[in-house]
Amino acid sequence: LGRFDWEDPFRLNSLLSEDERMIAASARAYAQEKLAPRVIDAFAEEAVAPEIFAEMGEMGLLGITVPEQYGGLGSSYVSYGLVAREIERVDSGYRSMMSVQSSLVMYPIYAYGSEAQRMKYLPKLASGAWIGCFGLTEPDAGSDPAGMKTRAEKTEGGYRLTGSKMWISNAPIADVFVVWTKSEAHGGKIRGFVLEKGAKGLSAPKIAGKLSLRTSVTGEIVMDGVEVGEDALLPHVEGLKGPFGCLNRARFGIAWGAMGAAEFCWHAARQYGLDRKQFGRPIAQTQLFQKKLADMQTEIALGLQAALQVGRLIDNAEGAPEMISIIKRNNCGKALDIARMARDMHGGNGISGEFQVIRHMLNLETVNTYEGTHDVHALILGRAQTGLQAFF
Ligand code: TGC
Ligand code: FAD
Repeated sequence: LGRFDWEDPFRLNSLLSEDERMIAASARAYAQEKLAPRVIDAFAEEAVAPEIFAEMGEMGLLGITVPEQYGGLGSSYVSYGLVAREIERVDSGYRSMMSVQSSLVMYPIYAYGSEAQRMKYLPKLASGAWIGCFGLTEPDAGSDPAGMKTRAEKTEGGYRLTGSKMWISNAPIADVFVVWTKSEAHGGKIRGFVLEKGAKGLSAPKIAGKLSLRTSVTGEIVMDGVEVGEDALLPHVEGLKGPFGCLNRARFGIAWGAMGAAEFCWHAARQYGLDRKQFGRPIAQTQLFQKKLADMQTEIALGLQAALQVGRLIDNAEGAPEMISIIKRNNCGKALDIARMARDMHGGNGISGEFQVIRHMLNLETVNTYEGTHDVHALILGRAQTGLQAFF
């Protein structure tokens, strides 16, 4: 019979390649040395730290699946997932900064862009010199992005974009804006455009007062007749499959990231239970406490194995969006339950920023909602097994 490692029950580590282990270790070192020491103050003060992009770029953590000739690492989706797990072990907001840049800005420019667009944007986004954002959601079109109102009209030599996007990660500090609009010149189909900071009519006001994801700045994107040339259009995709192609990748990373946040909460609850004594013994020596630890360990072990299997299938070009819906939905939901449980297990200390579990809990409320809510992914999965769509 084999040895049991409580922290890695199914020996996930043994299923990784040497390269994957190295990438995870360097992401972990960066996250623990550079992000962990500042996260408590950054969350409390809702402080934006744009320099984090350059730090991540220097560590090679941005766009790691993008080929090396464009500044990426040409690495696997499993590696991308491992990085997301390590960053989100510290904070979901920092993982958001990384995953928007990698999956929602670099990926569409790489997959749908012209060679000139790739050369112009990807190296600067990979180094973190430029910050990107992704505008799909609108005030009246969240779960149903097909209902977007933003329009591109044809002009001589280009397009004029009008509309507004809502809840956009990184927007107030972004240099590069990937936005999705309906385009009159393309039969009203959804098309992607790359806009640059400073364009006339383009602004990105910050959304203030968030009580979740406070280390990641969120804004609107207001396009008041923004004029762009033909070269701003992403030429190689049209329809909702454009933004969804990016979301598949980002959702996959979130499934890993949420497990990182959950692992932090589980380990913190375990340690707290060992240290804290009530009724003359450690609270970890009670049946109820141990049951909660067992539930956390079980859900995390299963969630990580599922994420690894989906990653292997994606890397083998066999991944399907519904697989990603299963892990995005389940891992986020389970991570949120675990964070809430860990908060409870810390008693009164659980509400203090210093113990960090309530921050993860608050963050995971967003993570459970963005990139397709828990219930929207249920409807995607319901449709896939019944053939009946229940969205409307
Ligand atoms: P539906 O009829 O299902 O599909 C329309 C077209 O899109 C294609 N498609 C996909 N393609 C690739 N991957 C996928 N996952 C795809 N899902 C759909 C589909 O094949 C079809 O193509 P075509 O060529 O036939 O036209 O569209 P629907 O309007 O019925 O969609 C319903 C629904 C609910 C599935 C979808 O709209 C949805 O997923 N809603 C959730 C919206 C969402 O996830 N928004 C995310 C915004 S970005 C964000 O939150 C970033 S936060 C990041 C951070 O800070 O970390
Ligand atoms: P709604 O769609 O209005 O949903 C409200 C509730 O209704 C949910 O519980 C939902 O599950 C439920 N619901 C909706 N439709 C149905 C249905 N048919 N059947 C049953 N229940 C239903 N978007 C971007 O484009 N780019 C970003 O970078 C980005 N970053 C974000 C950062 C943060 C901090 C947040 C909070 C959001 C971000 N989003 C971003 C937006 C995010 O993707 C949306 O909030 C999400 O898709 C849900 O849309 P909504 O908020 O309009 O909610």
